[in-house]
Amino acid sequence: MNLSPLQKARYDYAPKLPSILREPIDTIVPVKGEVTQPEADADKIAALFPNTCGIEKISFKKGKNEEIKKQRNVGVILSGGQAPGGHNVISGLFDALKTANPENKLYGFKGGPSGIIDDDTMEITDSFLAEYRNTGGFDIIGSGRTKLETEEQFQMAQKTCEKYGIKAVVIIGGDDSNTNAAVLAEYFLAHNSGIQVIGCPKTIDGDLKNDSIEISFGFDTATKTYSELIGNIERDANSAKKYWHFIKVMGRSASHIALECALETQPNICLVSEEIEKNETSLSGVVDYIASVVAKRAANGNNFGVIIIPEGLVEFIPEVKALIGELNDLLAKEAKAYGALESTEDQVAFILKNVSKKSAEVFSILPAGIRMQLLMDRDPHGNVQVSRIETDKMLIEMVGVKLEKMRQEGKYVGKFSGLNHFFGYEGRCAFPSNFDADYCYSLGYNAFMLIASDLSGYLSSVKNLSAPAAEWVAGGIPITMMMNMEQRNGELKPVIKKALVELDGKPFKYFAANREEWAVNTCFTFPGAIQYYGPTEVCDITTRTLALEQSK
Ligand code: FBP
Repeated sequence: MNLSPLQKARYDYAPKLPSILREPIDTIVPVKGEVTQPEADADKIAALFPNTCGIEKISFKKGKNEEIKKQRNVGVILSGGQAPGGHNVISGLFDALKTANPENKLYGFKGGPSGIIDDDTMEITDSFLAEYRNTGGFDIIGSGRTKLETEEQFQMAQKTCEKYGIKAVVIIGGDDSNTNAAVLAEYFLAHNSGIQVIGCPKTIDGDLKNDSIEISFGFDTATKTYSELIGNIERDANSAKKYWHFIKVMGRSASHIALECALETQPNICLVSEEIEKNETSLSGVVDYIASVVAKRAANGNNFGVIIIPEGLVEFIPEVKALIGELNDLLAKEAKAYGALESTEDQVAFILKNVSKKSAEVFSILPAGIRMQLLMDRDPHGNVQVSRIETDKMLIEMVGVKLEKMRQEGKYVGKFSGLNHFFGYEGRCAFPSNFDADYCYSLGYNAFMLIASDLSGYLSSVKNLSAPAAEWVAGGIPITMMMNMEQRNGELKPVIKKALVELDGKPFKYFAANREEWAVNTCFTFPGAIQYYGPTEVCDITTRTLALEQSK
């Protein structure tokens, strides 16, 4: 394999663990903490998860643990979208497992959850893993979005585990994948299969969080990568002074990525979907706001600027959200009838006929390209594939029209030239920052500690993350405590509740207090590239979001 100098150097990086996990592995024991309850719909979740609902949080302390040496084989799945640090979760899991007993084996299920169903399995060895330590990507075993939900899938998963003597499965994934983990854990317990399931909180979107999961892994590296690029564009905009850059950033629902990038780069505008939803701002309201900032800057002779747009925006604009909800149900229920339509005209006519009058009106005024993007296939979890909706282009077009109207009314003098960008896939496989390399390794190591404690249906939790790694606190939380009931594919299902941007939280408040100044004046900041070697205040600090959240 041809190796870049950084790749070679990163193989030798030694990730940092919380103090308790640095102790000899047979001197760490679990401690049961408070009993937990689901986020909402407690009765329904308790009925669906009788074995894993209402169980305790776990932490670790020093103590003799002979049991940990028991021979155990473990399987691991990477699930959903890539996030920097996945390889380190596997490294941490592998190292803990081999330290506990060198006879233990780690198996990888290839291509995501389908790997366990179809028995696409490989053993992960030390020499194989060596080429992936501290590197980005999920290519070690691949990933996928198959939803584990049928009895038949569970039976096949059990059969695969039995074939390799696997006693525990670690699912590394986001909210949907960890919902899978909870369902599988419950099934195995209900059927006395003797197979445990542990989840690890992954997603660049940053929306899998609570008091015990302070950040999902990958968010730190991905936002640093996007912020570097946005900072570079800001410098270009400030040099050329002739373009408005509309930058859409990933984040399927929540605007955490957009907000973090805004805190890092101080653009002229950052839209926050959660605020737009709360204020019930219409699509034309969003366009009017952007046009007003463009006009103000133009009046000062600044015909340039930078706007950050969260990928999930359209799902939060009330009238578009209602339309999408109706489309989701319609396309799920009438899949056959819709699938039989051949021409775009027929498809559009079918939609207009079958949605409410209000939604039909909204659908008709959307640009044709956006209309078709809203009709694209849902992912296996029933989500609209927002990364494929070109909101950035749509807004440039609509803002341009609005500005021309304002010009005719004498409210705008300037030149508007919009350029669009989408930063998503660029950040998902970057070399993990030191923070993500350490955090992920700790999550994986800790996942083994939960397995060795005979627990199932838990999410690996490492917290106190704005402190140095030695002070991080390792433990586990029941996945069911993050669940509620939601409408998916036209049915009410138990799912992990997404953690959206809190408008009364410190990160948003800081942004809101500064945005007017950032809008009119040019206050860009340039974070530069992720640094892996050098002073700790440059290389090891995590996000502005976490720093603000944990500030006193
Ligand atoms: P996960 O929730 O699985 O971590 O994925 C997040 C994400 O990167 C979103 O930001 C984005 O909308 C989506 O995946 C893109 O999915 P795909 O990789 O299937 O195009």
